[in-house]
Amino acid sequence: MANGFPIDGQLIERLNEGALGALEDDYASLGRQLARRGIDVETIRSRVAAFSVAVPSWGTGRGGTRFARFPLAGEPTGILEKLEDCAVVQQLCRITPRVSPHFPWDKVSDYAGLREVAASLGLGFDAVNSNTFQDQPGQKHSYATGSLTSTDPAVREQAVAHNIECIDIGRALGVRDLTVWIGDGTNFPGQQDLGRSFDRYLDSAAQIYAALPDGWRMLIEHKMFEPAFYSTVIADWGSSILAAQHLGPKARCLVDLGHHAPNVNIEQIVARLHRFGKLGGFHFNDSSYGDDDLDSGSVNPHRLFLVFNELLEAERNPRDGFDPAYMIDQSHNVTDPIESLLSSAEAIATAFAKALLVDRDMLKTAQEENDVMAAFQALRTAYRTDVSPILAMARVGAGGAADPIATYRASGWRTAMAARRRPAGSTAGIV
Ligand code: PSV
Ligand code: MN
Repeated sequence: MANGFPIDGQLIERLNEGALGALEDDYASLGRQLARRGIDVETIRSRVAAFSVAVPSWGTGRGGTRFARFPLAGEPTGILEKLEDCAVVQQLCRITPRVSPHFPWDKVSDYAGLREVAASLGLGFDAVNSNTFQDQPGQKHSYATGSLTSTDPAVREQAVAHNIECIDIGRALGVRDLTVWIGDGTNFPGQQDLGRSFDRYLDSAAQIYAALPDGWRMLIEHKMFEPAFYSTVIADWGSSILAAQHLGPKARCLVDLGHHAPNVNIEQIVARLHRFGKLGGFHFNDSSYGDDDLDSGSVNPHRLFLVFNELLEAERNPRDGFDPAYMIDQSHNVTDPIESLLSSAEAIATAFAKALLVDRDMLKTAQEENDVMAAFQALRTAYRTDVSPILAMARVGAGGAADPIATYRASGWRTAMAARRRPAGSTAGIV
């Protein structure tokens, strides 16, 4: 282990040496191209080097659908092994220094100890995610017909207590955000009173909110459907912002890119939430149909770019502040999760870097003058620029790999883990 990271540092150095000549050439050429547009490549590189996105602990295992899960030999079976895989991702790409844990999936008896293990692997923690969308063995009350919005006060009490426990765990892990997604809703018209369900949500959420320490945020994650297919209590950004405004300044909205109706303009939602000081964070992923949980930027990298374009607008006009939590939330059903996380982190940073290249003065002028094509070209010119040499130089400069996926494959990590780790089960996974 070099620097506490799992992969042999000399392998990374050796492979980087082989790639450096071509990389420096491409970087110099891109630098000249950008200089002609009045952009300093080094400034962009330092912004990219300072960028980070959290990886989900649950994303290190093979995901699944409601139909099946196909386990991968050597995938992690517990939080310690998940952290090892997250450390591999961070070692190679250097923009994923934090892990977002999910409870009770990642439950241990000693959280101070867990934080130390993570630190020894070069990792910290990000937002804690609560789970009242499943029943756990030995749980007193079932969430079958709801959790924070249940008609049964004892169920609501249990769900609130779990969220407060997550806050306590988060404190021990050095975290400052609690992400709350509930699956509560109905499958039949008439099954529940749509108004009173929301009232019960607000009441339960207020109890969680009251337990937030200073400096903490409660990130409310909405999702249009699934597991409730007729009505979902927190179905959209409207319900989310209403709840966040009702609760107070520590409550913010979290946008999971897969949680909207097809063709919804997500970048506009980003702008709206920021306008009212309620933009809390993101779960990045991609989709064709709904909550597909595909790899970030794999289907529609342009949408990711447009989201980052709004984020950079928000950063330039912070109003009451700009500090969204960036996380990945995907289900890796057919790939090695480490490779998917590497590819996704790269896609997210690429969207960020391209958005940095937008000529904002040209864009503003074109918008003011209603010069539609000039405004569009301000975005298009940035989007079609190949920023990969900037990302690679930032990565290598931070000690990462010039080509993360090739280096990962050369390391033989998964084969070694297949020999060392116990096999994971094949029960149907989370979507
Ligand atoms: C729900 O679909 C979700 O996006 C929430 O973030 C959950 O915590 C996560 O997925 C579970 O995989
Ligand atoms: Mn999510």
